[in-house]
Amino acid sequence: MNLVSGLANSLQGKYLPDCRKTLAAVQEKFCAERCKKSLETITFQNKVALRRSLKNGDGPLGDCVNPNIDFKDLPQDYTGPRLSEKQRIDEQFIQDLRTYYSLGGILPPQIIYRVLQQTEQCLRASPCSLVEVDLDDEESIHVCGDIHGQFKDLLNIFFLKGEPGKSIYLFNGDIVDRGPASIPCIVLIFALKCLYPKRIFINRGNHEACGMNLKDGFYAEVMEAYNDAFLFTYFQEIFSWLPSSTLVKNKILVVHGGLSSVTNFDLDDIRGLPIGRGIQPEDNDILCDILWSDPMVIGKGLEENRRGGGIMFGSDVTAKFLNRNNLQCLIRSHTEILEGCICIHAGCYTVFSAPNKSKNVLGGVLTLHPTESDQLRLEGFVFQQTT
Ligand SMILES: [Mn+2]
Repeated sequence: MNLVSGLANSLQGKYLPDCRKTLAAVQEKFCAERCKKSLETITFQNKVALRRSLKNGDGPLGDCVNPNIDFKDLPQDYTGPRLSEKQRIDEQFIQDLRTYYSLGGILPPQIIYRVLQQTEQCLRASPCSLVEVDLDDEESIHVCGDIHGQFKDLLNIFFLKGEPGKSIYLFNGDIVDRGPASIPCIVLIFALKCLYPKRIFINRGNHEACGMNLKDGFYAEVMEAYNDAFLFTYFQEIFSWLPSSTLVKNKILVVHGGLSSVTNFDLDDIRGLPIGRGIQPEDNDILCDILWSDPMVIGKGLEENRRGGGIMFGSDVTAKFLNRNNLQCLIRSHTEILEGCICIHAGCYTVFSAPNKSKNVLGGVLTLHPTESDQLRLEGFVFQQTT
């Protein structure tokens, strides 16, 4: 832990231009320390490294792991969720996973790898930087903002707003980091995506990225639970296949941060963004902007963003963007707000779903309902932190 907290201090507040080099260095040190204790870990990391070096082409990174033979059999007294090699994720698995994680369980490595392999397969089946969602007249979609590792609050959202599968959800990024249970949150949401690919949607946030995870908790959580640097790398690969935005009924754009400063920024710029193969937000200016930007409450035009990534955009920028793309509004997350969900300026809403009692921060969910016109109706919902 010392190494990680030391790293966290040294990186605090800085934006990482080349996090992969940093990652390699940190992993090397971290592993050198901990691998001494575990021959198994060394063997596994070596096997994966060998398979990676022999791998040709662009196939799934998950092909470098064979959960059947790479790990010991599940312990006799194991009572958690099971997922065999050929088994697809089903409702029973999801239920067992929820129960197991609620009790604080750590999923055995072969199970977590199988979930990730199915997730990678699912995302690679239709790689798309801008996902377009249509809705039947009777159906609505719940847009959730940042979850940040708050597993109890995630389950509470399902309790309050409807079970996933029956209800349609869009998670607008920043599922991991900061909170105590990033792994349960991301694994459950990924498993749900596998089971309900047309009813669960996930946008990438600026925390579905290597540099942020190294300093804000997800890397430490993965290493603490699994002592497996490749598992972290594999998460990064899957994050890179997540879409950066979702367009609902051609009318509402949902993206984690906001707009880009490129001239005449439009939906085709998002459609053209690179995806997969470990791409990080800082590798592409537009991707970086839309995952990091913030709207101004008052003020016009574009300004520098003090976060170090993305820009600040005024209401005039939003208005022109919406007009140019024939959109009703923009929904984004990324900013902790007391109210759970609010209108920041005309046509731009923030929704944030990681409530915090001690800071009086409510969690929010924004539900989008189709209407008889081509406009959607927005319904805000707020909830308190579960303790
Ligand atoms: Mn964010």
